[in-house]
Amino acid sequence: MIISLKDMQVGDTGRVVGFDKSFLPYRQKMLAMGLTPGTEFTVIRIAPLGDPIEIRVRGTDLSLRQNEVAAIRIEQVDRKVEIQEKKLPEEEITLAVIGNPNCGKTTLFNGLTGSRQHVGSWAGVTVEQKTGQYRYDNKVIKVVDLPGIYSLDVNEHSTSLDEKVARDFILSQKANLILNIIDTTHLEHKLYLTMQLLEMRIPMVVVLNNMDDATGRDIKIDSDEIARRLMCPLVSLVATRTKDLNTLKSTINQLVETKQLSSTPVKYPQPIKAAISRLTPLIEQQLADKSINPQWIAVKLLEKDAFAMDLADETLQKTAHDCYQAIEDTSGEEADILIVDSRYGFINTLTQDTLIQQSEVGKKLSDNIDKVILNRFLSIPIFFGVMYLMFTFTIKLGRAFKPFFKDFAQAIFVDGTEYLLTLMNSPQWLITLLSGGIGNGIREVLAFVPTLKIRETERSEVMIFSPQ
Ligand SMILES: Nc1nc2c(ncn2[C@@H]2O[C@H](COP(=O)(O)OP(=O)(O)OP(=O)(O)O)[C@@H](O)[C@H]2O)c(=O)[nH]1
Ligand SMILES: [Mg+2]
Repeated sequence: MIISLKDMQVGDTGRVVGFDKSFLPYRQKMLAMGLTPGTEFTVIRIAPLGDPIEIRVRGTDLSLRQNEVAAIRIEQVDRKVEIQEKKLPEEEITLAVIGNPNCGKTTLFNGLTGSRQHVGSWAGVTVEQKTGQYRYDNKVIKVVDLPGIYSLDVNEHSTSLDEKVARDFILSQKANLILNIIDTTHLEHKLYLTMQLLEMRIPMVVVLNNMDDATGRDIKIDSDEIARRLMCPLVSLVATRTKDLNTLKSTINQLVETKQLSSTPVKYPQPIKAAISRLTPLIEQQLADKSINPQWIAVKLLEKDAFAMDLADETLQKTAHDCYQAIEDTSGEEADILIVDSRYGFINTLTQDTLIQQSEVGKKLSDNIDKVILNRFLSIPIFFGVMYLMFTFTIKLGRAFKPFFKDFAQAIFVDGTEYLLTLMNSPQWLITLLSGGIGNGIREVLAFVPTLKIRETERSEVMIFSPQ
């Protein structure tokens, strides 16, 4: 907006836009003072009647009269706007949320983006990819919530449509970063997908979710050691708690900046390593234009994965086939089985070393007892022995309490009832009915209460100790 100098306040900054042609006499003087178009100045002081006005321009203070400055066309400079304009353009990052079904992906997606996507305590709730976003440290993080998936293997017959959505998104390499959610309560069964993702060499944050459930189940997890072995950033959290999300956002941000690539911690046997080394240069040559990790494609080719096979030309496919055959000849085992075995070998060692079942001691004791009482020769005699002891104990102990219960019931329900009814002058038939009939019945039943109670206690004890 074009204004005049007299409209400005002390402290305001203006920029000379040009000169009004009708005030030509002062134009040369103003230009000589350095007020050329585009020059910025700040109003320093204004006289009480608005004339003269002191401005600072090019580091010099000038005192100008109103009639001198009337020719200058000025635009006011808004400093705040100026600062915003100088801001760097926001970086956009695509973050894919991936993990096994029902591990808490959508819960985390909602927490990060403020969305309200449907969550449910069964697998397969999310069937298509959903997108949301959040801002962090001058970055726009576009988050893609994917359906649950168990592995990245491409098999058109055994993969469901929603699994394909997740798998294809990851394989398309559209994500700059992967957020891999693992349900901590089933860590040993849920790490296979993680192993495959690590091989892709994409920046990845691992999230150990459901930490509250893990603690509730007496599972102690050495998450630092897991992070060290997986060689990638790891956050343990409870997705339903919003306060845990700040640490996650900050970890994601660090990874966006460092762009640290994941790498596989799995050690493959020698024949597999040799085949990878043979295939990698060929893949590099053929897929140079694709930003795909050649070692990962080499492993996929050895697994006869359809995605890798489609990428490879005939020569590469043939070499992969030769490698596969060579592995089988030297090791006596098929390449894909060796690869899967190596991954599970790593997972087993990892979980054995990092998961501690707190009640391990109690478990060992019960295992030892089971070994004796479930022994195929001893179990039947032990069973009859226990039964005999149980019945003897029940009958003997029950007998000891029986007279007490019987006398107590006699006093209250038989004699007591008869006494009260006589006092109230009740007819004889009513006394006989309530005292002799119902009262006597209650007494007989109560006499068996101790025996029944002991039996019931024993039964629940036996159930507790019986194998599940
Ligand atoms: N106790 C506990 N429950 C959680 C946690 N995270 C998620 N849940 C619950 O787990 C269930 C599954 O959560 P979702 O977010 O739908 O899981 P998902 O991975 O998106 O599931 P799919 O889309 O079916 O693959 C919901 O009932 C959540 O409330 C957590 O950290 N602790
Ligand atoms: Mg979901």
